[in-house]
Amino acid sequence: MSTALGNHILVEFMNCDPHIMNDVVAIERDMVGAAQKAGATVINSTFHHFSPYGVSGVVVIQESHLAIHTWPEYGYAAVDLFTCGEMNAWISFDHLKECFGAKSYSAIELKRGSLNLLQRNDFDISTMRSRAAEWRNPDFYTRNVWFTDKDEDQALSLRFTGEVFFDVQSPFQRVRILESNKYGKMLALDDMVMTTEKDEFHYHEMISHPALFTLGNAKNVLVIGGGDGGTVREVLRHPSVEKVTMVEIDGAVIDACKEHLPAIAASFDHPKLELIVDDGIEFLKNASAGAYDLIVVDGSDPVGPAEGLFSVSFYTNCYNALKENGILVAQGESPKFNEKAFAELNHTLQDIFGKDNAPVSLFFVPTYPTGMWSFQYGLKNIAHPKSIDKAESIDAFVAQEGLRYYNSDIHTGSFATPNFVKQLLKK
Ligand code: SPD
Repeated sequence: MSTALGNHILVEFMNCDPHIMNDVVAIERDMVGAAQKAGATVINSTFHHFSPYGVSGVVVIQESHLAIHTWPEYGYAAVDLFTCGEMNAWISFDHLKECFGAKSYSAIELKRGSLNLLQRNDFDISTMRSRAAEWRNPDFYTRNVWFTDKDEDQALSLRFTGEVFFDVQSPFQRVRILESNKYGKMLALDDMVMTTEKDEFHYHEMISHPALFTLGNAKNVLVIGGGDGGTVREVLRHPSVEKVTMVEIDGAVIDACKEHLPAIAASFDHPKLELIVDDGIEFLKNASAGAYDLIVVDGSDPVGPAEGLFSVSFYTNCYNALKENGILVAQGESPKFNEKAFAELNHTLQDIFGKDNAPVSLFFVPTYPTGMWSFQYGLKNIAHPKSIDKAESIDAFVAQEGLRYYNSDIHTGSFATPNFVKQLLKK
């Protein structure tokens, strides 16, 4: 007969795979798997990814709990396996050792709640309210896994189900489709949220319609990036548009979205679309002068493959590839999350298009860090978008197309900038 209530194994896993040590999805799966393999009943799991790296989490089991904290930079995981009853926690230990690729390890096993030291009292559970009886044998399992898009100082976390529909390391980035609880499926590139099923329309309506209404009769449109397909879907709503050329560097993004985000990737078969999987920066170096009415740069953040989308040479090539009266719209980052990239991009556009020809449109995306995001414009011999007088036709279009963010008020209002933004944009 056991002489203690619980058994506690304190484990040091060392020389583990650092990528696994930083992968909240894999660690949650492995910790839950470790509990289940040892015959435990899993009740709840809570796992967080921390900035700049590291994962912490707990799996609550009917037999007590399994907990972990990792230091990827040391390939190290500190793990607690606390169990009561007949469960053999060494089975969990073996499972985790294998999953983490731990090349070395140590463990201390402690008896907890020594019966030699404890005295049983007459606490009687039958005197508790009847719901307590239900709670004694929970047959449900809830998960609490968080995806975090962050820099060193700020973060946005979305709870997701723990399910991963697509996870491919392409030559450019890690492409994932995960299922968030609040916003449906989401596309993540490396550890950054790109778009989600439930709020994608904020971004895709705002990157396309204000510029297209300003131009009025755009025929030839170039989209750089935009691999999820949302931007071309919106551009193609405009009957004046005769041709859209989309150049996306990463075919894995297109594949992922076609399969798992079909409502966003809805227009890849459209007859007016030419889809090119190639480097947009190179494409623009060779583009014909004066070819496009509108160039849309739907790139990701200025790290990894999108870094070159924030350079002077790239926007100079965009300027040259625009018609005499053309518009450039670029994903402009956030004045609150990454002020530097936001301001620098605008200064570049002011230099190329002229001081008064680089307006900024602000809009709100709940799933991007800080929520406040921007599109930045380069106007080539075009009047400021807020000066157009097309409210009636905009609102008729909005009603006909069932748009959910853009309307004539937003068209004008999104170009209003708070004072701190004006300050950032000053050169
Ligand atoms: N941090 C998010 C930056 C936005 C990047 N583009 C999103 C792609 C949507 N088509």
